[in-house]
Amino acid sequence: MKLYNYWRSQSSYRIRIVLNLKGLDWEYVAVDTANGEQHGAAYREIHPNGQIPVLDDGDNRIFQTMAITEYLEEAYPDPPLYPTAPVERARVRGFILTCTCEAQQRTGRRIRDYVEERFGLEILKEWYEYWTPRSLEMLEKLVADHPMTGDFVHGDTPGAADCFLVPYFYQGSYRDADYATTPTLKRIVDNCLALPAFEKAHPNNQPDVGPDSRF
Ligand SMILES: N[C@@H](CCC(=O)N[C@@H](CS)C(=O)NCC(=O)O)C(=O)O
Repeated sequence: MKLYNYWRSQSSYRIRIVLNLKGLDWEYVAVDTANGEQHGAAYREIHPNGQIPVLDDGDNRIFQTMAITEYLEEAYPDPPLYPTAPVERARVRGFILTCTCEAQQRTGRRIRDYVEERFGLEILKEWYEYWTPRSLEMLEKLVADHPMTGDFVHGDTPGAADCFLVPYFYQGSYRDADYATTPTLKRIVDNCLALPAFEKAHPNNQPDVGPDSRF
């Protein structure tokens, strides 16, 4: 199994955690998205939209982190990362979609590149500082006081939703996001970071880690 990814990318980090929680063997293929490798012809052969991560499992090529996560869950069910009851599965999917379709897309690489190129770095920072606390608060509301929240986003074992939360937190932490208003998320992230599967997937522990001065 091969994962095309980049050390600092939050989407890549999600799938590294999933692979590690499932105890799968996989090969790291670095794609330098800070320097535009995703836009080159060679990578466009792998993913026509030039995004990471992409998972190759034998002859199967899969993209979009929610689809990759659900593929891995179905193809390698043990240990499960989703609950079994339909309503609980829906809750986990709702949380994941809030991370991928709402929070991340407000400040993702492509959006940041466009805002910086069009309006400059100061406006980009303002953009980021406007959206990030709102995204964090939106996620906090999904877990604070919810009866199904436990040591992790859903219950007391780490699961798919945690694989999406931890990387969202990470991308905020290196840009000084303030976590004071998100105590439940902070508690869950701390629980996750104490586990080897999360630690091994951390950006700082990847083979291509290096200087990346892009905002
Ligand atoms: N919705 C996609 C988002 C993927 C995504 O935004 N990936 C970023 C890295 S975190 C990327 O490819 N950035 C390079 C670019 O957009 O040019 C998913 O969940 O897989």
